[in-house]
Amino acid sequence: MAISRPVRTLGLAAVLLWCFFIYQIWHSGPPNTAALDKIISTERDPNLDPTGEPEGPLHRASERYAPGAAGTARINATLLSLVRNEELDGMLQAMRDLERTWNHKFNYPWTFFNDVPFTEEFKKATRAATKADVHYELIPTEHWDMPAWIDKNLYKESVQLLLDNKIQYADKLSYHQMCRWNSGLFYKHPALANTQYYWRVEPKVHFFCDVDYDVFRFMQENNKTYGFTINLYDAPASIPTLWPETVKFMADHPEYIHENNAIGWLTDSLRRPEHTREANGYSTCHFWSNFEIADMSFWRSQAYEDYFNHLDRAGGFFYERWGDAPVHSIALGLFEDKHRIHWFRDIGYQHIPFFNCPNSPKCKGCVTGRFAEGESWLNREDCRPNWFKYVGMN
Ligand SMILES: Nc1nc2c(ncn2[C@@H]2O[C@H](COP(=O)(O)OP(=O)(O)OP(=O)(O)O)[C@@H](O)[C@H]2O)c(=O)[nH]1
Ligand SMILES: [Mg+2]
Repeated sequence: MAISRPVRTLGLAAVLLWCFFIYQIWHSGPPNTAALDKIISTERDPNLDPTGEPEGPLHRASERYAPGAAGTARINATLLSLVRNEELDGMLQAMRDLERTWNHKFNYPWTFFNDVPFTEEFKKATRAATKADVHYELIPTEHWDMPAWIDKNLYKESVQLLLDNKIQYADKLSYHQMCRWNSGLFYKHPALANTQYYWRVEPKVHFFCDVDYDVFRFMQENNKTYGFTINLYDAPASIPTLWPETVKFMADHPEYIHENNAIGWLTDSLRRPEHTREANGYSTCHFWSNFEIADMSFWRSQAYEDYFNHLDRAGGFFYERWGDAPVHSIALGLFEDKHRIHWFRDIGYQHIPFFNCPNSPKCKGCVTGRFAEGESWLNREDCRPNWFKYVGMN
């Protein structure tokens, strides 16, 4: 049977439209993703540029850094790790990396914290991994236990909501406790009463580059409060009321806001608008706190003490999954001079799945400029461009 010309044309048009429709579905991602990929592709990662040591006088290894040296050149500082006995192998691996690249030259003590006593096996093996002093500390239960004002039923219901929103570890009470302890309690441990600076180290992390100066004295002499390597976005569903609570706190305490703050970085809504919207005004950008080199005087200040107590009473360490990373970062971004926050671009570092890998002959074992390992979408989690935009490279 012959088909008339208009009907054939209509049929062809329908087939073409259908093909176009299928093409659109298969070949286009969500519009905001495409825009974001474009932003990322036009930004140059500073890790691709040659990286040397920071400028200014630096303190090098000498006999005054030998273990137990009389008249030591070391200052009041420690390598600090909260860790479980079961994580011994991962801890030894992280220790080996940090001792090889840095601490065998400076011999700063290690201080390990745990909510249960360390086993003899853990102590023996970690002691053997360094020439420096090692301390093992038990966390007081009043620093670790869920506070009395947390409503257990509300906590249970909230966990379910977090799980529905795919928030990792939401149902692990110890994870909430760990985040709270790292946010506002570790520096109150009596064992740290005479210690000012710390370098936080987690099991299984990697260090790739030789660092040939005393980083703690660098912090002290350059008037730095906080040092980071990686700067990331957070999952908004883990912290929906963190920024609203912060806004309330700021209204009560405008005197704590530093005139030279980094609020632009904290509230940016241009780069990932949906993150800022879902986190109710917070960009979710934060220093990835599994690496921190910092001065505890900041955590011990009245401003931070009041801020932590406000957050702790609000309950979000349990009803939501507030991490120590966004809590530390918001406090630093509001109450500290942004120029006292330092990007340790020369310290090659990895905590799965993110890296800081500089372009330097001192580095081995990481790919220069690689930010993430695994899925390509992980690269979108990089918030360093915003830090550089609002603050610069201190
Ligand atoms: N002693 C002790 N240490 C803990 C506990 N929970 C977490 N930690 C430590 O706290 C640090 C952070 O915990 P992780 O489980 O690594 O949390 P995370 O880095 O967000 O998660 P991952 O991506 O799985 O590494 C690590 O050094 C852990 O060893 C705990 O219940 N007891
Ligand atoms: Mg970890």
